[in-house]
Amino acid sequence: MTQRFTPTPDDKFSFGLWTVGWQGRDPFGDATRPPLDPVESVRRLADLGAYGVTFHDDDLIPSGAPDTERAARVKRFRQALDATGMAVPMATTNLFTHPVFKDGAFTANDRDIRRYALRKTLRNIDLAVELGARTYVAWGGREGAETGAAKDVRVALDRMKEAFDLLGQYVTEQGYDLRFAVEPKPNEPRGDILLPTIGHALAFIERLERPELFGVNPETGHEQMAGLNFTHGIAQALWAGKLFHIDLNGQSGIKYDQDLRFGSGNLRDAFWLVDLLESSDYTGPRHFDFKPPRTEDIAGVWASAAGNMRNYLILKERSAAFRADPEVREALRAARLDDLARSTAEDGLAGLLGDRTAFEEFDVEAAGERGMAFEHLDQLALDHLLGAR
Ligand SMILES: [Mn+2]
Repeated sequence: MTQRFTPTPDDKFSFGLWTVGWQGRDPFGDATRPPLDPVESVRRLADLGAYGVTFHDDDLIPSGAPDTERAARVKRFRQALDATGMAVPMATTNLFTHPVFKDGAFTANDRDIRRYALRKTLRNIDLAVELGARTYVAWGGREGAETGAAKDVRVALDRMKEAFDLLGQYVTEQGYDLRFAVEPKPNEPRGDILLPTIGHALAFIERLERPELFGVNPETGHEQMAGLNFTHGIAQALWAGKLFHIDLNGQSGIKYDQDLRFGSGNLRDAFWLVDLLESSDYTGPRHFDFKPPRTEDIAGVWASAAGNMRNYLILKERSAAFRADPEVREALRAARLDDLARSTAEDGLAGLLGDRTAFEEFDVEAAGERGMAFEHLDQLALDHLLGAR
């Protein structure tokens, strides 16, 4: 492997314990790999050059474990973090595996289940903060429905808002330095999930009591499952100041949630995403939420994990080369990106209305004939992506 694509903690790569720890159990087949000790994951990921690990409460402590077992497991995990220097930048709650969550958590029709879900989340927030997390992800995997009358969506959104308002109140009253990142997904495991896209989530957040505490955690594959351009979605989250965290992985088009390693699936869009992130003010973790395919043994798991980081670094280098290429700069000018960056009416509405060249004297036919020169620009990008320049 080329030295320059070897990750270091400065690259801020992080992994969920549930990613490398996935045993390969899917709707059609049993596990193909043995369970992985979280401590082993911390050590191996540190050896590979990662900076942090993230977890669901149940990844670390089995659901329903007694307090003594919980304390012992947390202690062991913390020792592994201290020994490796690995951070825990983010944590989240498992509100989807146990049968109690079959109809969701914060929006389950059963009120006692909603209250249990909130208490489970609050308990893990304490642990997240104790371990140094600054971001708490909320993925409502089972907040949804398969049938129409089963879920009153407007009322369910009231309950979702109520839950997030309580979480915001809790971290405020505790004085925690913790922000929430809502993770959209269109479907799977529910037929349809509430807050299905980045746009839905951004609009929802503005209705909360403390919107400043809430942003999004877009997962690249989830936007693609909805047929959307995830780079555009993430750009809008950045534009709104709401990109609090990001889940990177690979996906090939509109199908089941593939969770491929980053760089597989839609490579072109992965290139544009890295190009966007590296030119943005996003300083958070580059977090991989992928699944090493169940074809892999444990050696394949680590190869797959390493591939995420390597592909990110390769794309980062390719993006930098693209942006530094004088011919690209010329092509960007020819495509008039500098013109897009200019205000449309810095002269104000009165200036616009008084400007005869804007309308009465505007040669609309000539303007319609101007080419945009986008194809040349895109070919330069593809040349850089493919290493042909
Ligand atoms: Mn996914």
